Amino acid sequence: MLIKKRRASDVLPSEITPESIYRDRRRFLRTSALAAAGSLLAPGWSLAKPMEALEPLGELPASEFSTDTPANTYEEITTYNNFYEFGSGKEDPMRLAPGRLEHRPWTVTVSGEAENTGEFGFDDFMRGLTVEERIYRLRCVEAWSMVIPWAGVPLAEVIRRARPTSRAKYVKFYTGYDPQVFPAQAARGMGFLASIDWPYTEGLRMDEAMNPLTLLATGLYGKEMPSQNGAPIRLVVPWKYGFKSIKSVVRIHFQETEPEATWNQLAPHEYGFYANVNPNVDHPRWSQARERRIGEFFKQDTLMFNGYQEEVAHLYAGMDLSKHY
Ligand SMILES: Nc1nc2c(c(=O)[nH]1)N[C@H]1C(S)=C(S)[C@@H](COP(=O)(O)O)O[C@H]1N2
Ligand SMILES: [Mo]
Repeated sequence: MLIKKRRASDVLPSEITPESIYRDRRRFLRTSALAAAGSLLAPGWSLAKPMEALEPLGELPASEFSTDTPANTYEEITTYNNFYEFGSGKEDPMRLAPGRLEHRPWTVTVSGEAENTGEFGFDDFMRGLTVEERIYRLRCVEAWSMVIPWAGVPLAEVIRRARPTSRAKYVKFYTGYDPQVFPAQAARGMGFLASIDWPYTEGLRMDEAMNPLTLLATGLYGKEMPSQNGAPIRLVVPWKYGFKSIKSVVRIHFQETEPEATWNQLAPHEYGFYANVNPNVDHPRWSQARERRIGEFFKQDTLMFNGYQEEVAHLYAGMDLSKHY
């Protein structure tokens, strides 16, 4: 699918959701917000939030890796989020991230076992890279899923440019640490959120990071990345549970040992380092065999590696995936 150039004032067809579906979904969101302990805002708090001004990215080349499964709406993708820095309720990120998370200036630090390390302003970081559209399935470890038309660049190209040394066996990613920006980082004594060892970090083995599916995304639906989805740049690893796809990346660090990762550190038996989508390995507290696509009523079967086995199964040949979950 090729995204045609359009004026900023144009409304995407995907932004128009039939009223009835919209209201039902609202009710669902409201209920889940009520259920979410530790939500930073009382449920029912104004849902009307002015949209951010996000620039269209222009003509984006289509990718052979895109799925032709219909994508979720822009609205679904930007109002049902996990971004714990803004609270654990699904609507907390859309209410709290826009306006707090400044997209510019943005610096990405490249560090560790690489020759071309340093601090790069966003434009320098992106220079020479071609942003393309990648429509991917996203499967959250919580057993819901979406289809999202990302815009981004292969992480492999960024890694090649960094010229990692032979000691670089893993890549670690960091979201920022700033309690002024991320309310949950200031949430002392607030139970679960306070127990997270901020900043949020994630990691990939070098061959996973170099896989052509692994994306550094800078937008969705042909526009710049909304704050709640991890502006201005976030990782997308479509064959792994969503928590590996770390948002608002400020550091990319090459290292020899397996990186510490936020969810893995919090509950190692529930969230493995690999976190490959696997319908045969249940989460200790729920089944991973099926998933609910946001916006759909009936559940569907979860696919091995989220349906990307052709591209990634070879990475795990000989590994016992019930142990390395
Ligand atoms: N920094 C950071 N990155 C994060 C998270 C988070 O809480 N903080 N949540 C993760 C989880 S659990 C999921 S499912 C995806 C959700 O991405 P989306 O909101 O863009 O759909 O982001 C991931 N990246
Ligand atoms: Mo998730």
